[in-house]
Amino acid sequence: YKLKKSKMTNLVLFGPPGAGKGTQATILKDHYNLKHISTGDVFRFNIKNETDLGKLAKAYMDKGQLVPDTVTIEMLKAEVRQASEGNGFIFDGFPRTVAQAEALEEFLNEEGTQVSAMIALEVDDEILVQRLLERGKTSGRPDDANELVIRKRIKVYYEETAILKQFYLKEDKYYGVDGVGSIQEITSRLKEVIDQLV
Ligand code: B4P
Repeated sequence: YKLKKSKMTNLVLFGPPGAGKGTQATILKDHYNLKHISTGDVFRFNIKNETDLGKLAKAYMDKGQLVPDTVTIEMLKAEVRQASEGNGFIFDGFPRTVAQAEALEEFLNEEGTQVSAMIALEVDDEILVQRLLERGKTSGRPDDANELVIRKRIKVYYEETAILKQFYLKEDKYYGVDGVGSIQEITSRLKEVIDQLV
């Protein structure tokens, strides 16, 4: 890494499906020179290229389920190890389970760094459904095309992922941000939080 690992800024962008994680991470990575790792994007890349990982992931993603932890964690580690420069990472869509959060903590510790903050985008369920249905009209994503699958993803979020708020609250690293408004408004809210950290 270009920067000393102990000085890296590693952000977890958090929130339910459709909260704007991918949208905001793409903007923030350039502003802060962070490496953006989206587990959803890596899975979709593998699906497109018909790799073994892609075939496995597709079976879960199309149904709105999470891909198994062991597979996702190994993939995440490989992505982090590949990065060669930047001021740190912005994790988008990872961790999504307690096992993933524990693995991330242990792995970053081994690498001589840690999670700086989890920033959560807070958005009501009905707005999430509307956004994802809207994206489904053009994205070609099977998991956006069908309202039942979208609602399943939101249900999985509450059952398996939402608990991570407690995990990072305990470490005093949790920041909640209102995720409703224009994309620019939300970027400003996120920058206000991040500027205090970097
Ligand atoms: P992801 O790719 O992470 O997809 P997501 O939850 O839908 O969030 P995304 O980032 O796409 O949405 P965004 O808010 O940017 O995951 C997909 C699947 O991959 C999962 O269901 C799972 O199967 C698998 N997976 C991924 N990571 C995993 C992990 N760690 N463990 C296990 N499985 C994993 O955008 C949504 C829409 O809202 C966009 O159309 C955007 O334009 C719009 N939008 C954004 N901001 C807006 C705003 N302010 N106002 C209006 N619209 C807005």
